Amino acid sequence: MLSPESIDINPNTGVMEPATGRYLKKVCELGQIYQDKDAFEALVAEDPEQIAYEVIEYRKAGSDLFFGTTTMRPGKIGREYFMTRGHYHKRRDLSEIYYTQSGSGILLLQSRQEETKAIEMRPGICAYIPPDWAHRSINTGSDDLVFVWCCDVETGHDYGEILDRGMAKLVVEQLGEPLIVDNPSFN
Ligand code: PAN
Ligand code: ZN
Repeated sequence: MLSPESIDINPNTGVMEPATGRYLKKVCELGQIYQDKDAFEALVAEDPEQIAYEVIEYRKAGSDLFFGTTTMRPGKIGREYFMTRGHYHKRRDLSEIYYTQSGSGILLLQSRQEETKAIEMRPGICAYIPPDWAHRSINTGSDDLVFVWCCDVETGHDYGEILDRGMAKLVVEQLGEPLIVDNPSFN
């Protein structure tokens, strides 16, 4: 029998106590996802160690649920805001939720039929990500964007298609506001 647990999540930093895993994504690892390659090179040259986001997770042996936090730094590369790689799930029948704790952003979703949806991310909004919809979170604010995610332990990540093709929509800054536009290099 599994024992109940209480995990303390700091809504401003995403730090979880206890946690069972953690990784950092540096900006320099994410060149493929941004349109403006010159702006990307310039930012990496300025600070090669800059962090884009951090994922902390809690995986309980024997449980069906898997959850954690993602903490995204604010920033832009060219006109695009800092964003996650984006992925489909390996298990096409499994969904996920994202519950924003602090900051503001956009959750961009895309079905296999290339239907697109955008869900606002702000404290209090819990987004449901249906099975087989690709998803990418974008920090459009000037503070860290922190959200809790929860899915089945079997869910898995499939990064290939989004890394290769990108998503049909981009989120860019226009006159200080986020704007969703067509991705000119999506085919
Ligand atoms: C999240 C994401 C996390 C990082 O845990 O994996 O926010 O985004 P990328 O994995 O796209 O870099 C999730 O959606 N898990 O399924
Ligand atoms: Zn996911």
